[in-house]
Amino acid sequence: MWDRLWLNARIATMTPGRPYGLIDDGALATEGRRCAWVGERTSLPAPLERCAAEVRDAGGRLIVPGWIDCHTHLVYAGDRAREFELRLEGASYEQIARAGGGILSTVRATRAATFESLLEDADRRVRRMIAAGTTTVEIKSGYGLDLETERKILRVARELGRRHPIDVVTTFLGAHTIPPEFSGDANRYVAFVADQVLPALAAEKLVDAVDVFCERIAFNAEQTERVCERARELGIPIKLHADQLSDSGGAALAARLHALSADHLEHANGAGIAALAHAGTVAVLLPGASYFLRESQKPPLDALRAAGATIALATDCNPGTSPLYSPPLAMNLACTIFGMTCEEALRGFTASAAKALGIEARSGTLAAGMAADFALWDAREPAELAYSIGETRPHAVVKAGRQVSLNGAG
Ligand code: DI6
Ligand code: FE
Repeated sequence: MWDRLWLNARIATMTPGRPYGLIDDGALATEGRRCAWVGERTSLPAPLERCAAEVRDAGGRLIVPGWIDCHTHLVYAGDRAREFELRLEGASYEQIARAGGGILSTVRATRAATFESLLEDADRRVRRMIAAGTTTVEIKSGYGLDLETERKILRVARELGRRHPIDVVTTFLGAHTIPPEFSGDANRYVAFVADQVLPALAAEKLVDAVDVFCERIAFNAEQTERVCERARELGIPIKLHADQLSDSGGAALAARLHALSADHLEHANGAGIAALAHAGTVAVLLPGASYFLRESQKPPLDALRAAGATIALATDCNPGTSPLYSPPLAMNLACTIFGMTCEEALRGFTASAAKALGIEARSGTLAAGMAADFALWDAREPAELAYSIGETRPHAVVKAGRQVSLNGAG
């Protein structure tokens, strides 16, 4: 006997083999935190009353895996609306950053914030994400740039995972930019991050992955490697912000470091893309940032496809380049601006995003043994989820087998 059996549903399992892994008249059984059985209703192994303790009617809705948002910077203080206005008046993101605004303005606000106020702000953002159907979120540090504040951010991220029905994967992004106290001495800051901050936070079990902003306005390849080398020694997987604003050789470097993912990639070159695909490093595309910065250079989608790379999507939720919470809106942008197919977009927020976090063995598809993380949508076709512009919201969300109260998550 299973705990619960959902019937009267179309199920986009996102397992490979057929479009969306779609099952027309599907049944999904959960046992504890996992799926126990997923398939055609007519293939259920026993009469209904002997299958499960409780039977639920999905009302003909579409069941889709919970979104996995594999790249966010959602723990921060302050806001950057003024910078948005400056950019509309003609200033570029790089100009604002070089003048001490940008990431550094958020660093100042985040350093000054208490743990409690940081948590309160981030809590509100996570509730919006849960209400949008997100069941796993990756959260990067990187607005602290000192030991104490990076720790505060990662502790807030862990606390969000404890208090909400969402899995939080933490990523240490100490090498996000150079803080004022190390100004003009990137190498010394990199040594501080690699030799002091990262080992200390890893010892406190606050770091699930390590990321570096490899970019001409941030860290070069050698500095990036220095941090990643320490991550490797500590047995922590690597992700990279690569080739977002310029071709910095980030894609090839990510491949060489066997990174889980290389993210952004607007300016990645052909050799880098081939290397990514060969290494099994996931290409994470972030249409929110591209849209918000009005970036004319699109990520090389055709080359990624031709190379056979796994392509994931994420919101990149952050105050400077992507104040975006909604995976369906990110999917819509990925389709309209990047030219992705709806199926690629849905895979990008489910199965492929799981791979970008190294959790594909337990999450991102609906099959026996996988996490019982899914949402019920008032939709018939999976493409509808990428089609609407704006705050498309699910009818219900199930996390680890239990239905989530969306009232609290509004
Ligand atoms: N790339 C981005 O798009 C964000 N960080 C990064 O490395 C931007 C972060 C910010 O502007 O606050
Ligand atoms: Fe980012």
